[in-house]
Amino acid sequence: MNNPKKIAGEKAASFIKDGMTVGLGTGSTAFFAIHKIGARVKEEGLKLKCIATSIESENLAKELNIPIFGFEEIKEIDITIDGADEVDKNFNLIKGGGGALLREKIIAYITKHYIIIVDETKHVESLGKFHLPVEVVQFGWQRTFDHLQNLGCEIKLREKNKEVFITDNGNYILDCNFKKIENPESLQTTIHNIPGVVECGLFINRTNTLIIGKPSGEIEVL
Ligand code: ABF
Repeated sequence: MNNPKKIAGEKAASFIKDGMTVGLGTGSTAFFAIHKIGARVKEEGLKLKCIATSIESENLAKELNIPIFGFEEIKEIDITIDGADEVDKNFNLIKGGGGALLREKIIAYITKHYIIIVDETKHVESLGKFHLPVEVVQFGWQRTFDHLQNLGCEIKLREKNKEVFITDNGNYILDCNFKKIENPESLQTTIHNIPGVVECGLFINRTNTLIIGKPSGEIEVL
């Protein structure tokens, strides 16, 4: 049986060309894309300027001798390859299951060609079955929790290994289960108006290419 995440990740890495600036995503699917990029840098001598969406991905890139740059040098990114937790029929996304949504969105918004890589289980009719991650500052998070809960979701403070999860940016994540999100664009605006919210995991009208890996070994490029 093929690994759908691996075939999607490696297909995405094949779009990278010498001299590009590349955004490196986070998660178990982006893991395969980063490994393939590392192999191409080694075998083809690709000259790339890369920037990572998490400390985890930055460390992996450094292990693979993929050159990492900061925002001092990178104003715009040619291609970013990233995963997602859900993708709907309009290519809108829920991201942040891995806790990297803030850096991922900052990088997505300076990317010319945004490639999302998923296995077919992530492709849904409408968003919301997966909880929506919302990154919030620690100050007053209990009240931010209340404001979000009043939007009509079951909500919980994310923990990891029985400790409160802290993002790369020193914030908390509140996972909001809306069950079904009818209008992701308006929900994103509503959530952003709540004081204490830093970012939410809705990525609206950002995706340029969707690559879906399947257990059969087939790849769908949309
Ligand atoms: C990351 O990819 C996160 O935004 C998202 O949670 C994750 C998807 O996880 P995986 O690729 O491991 O299924 O970008």
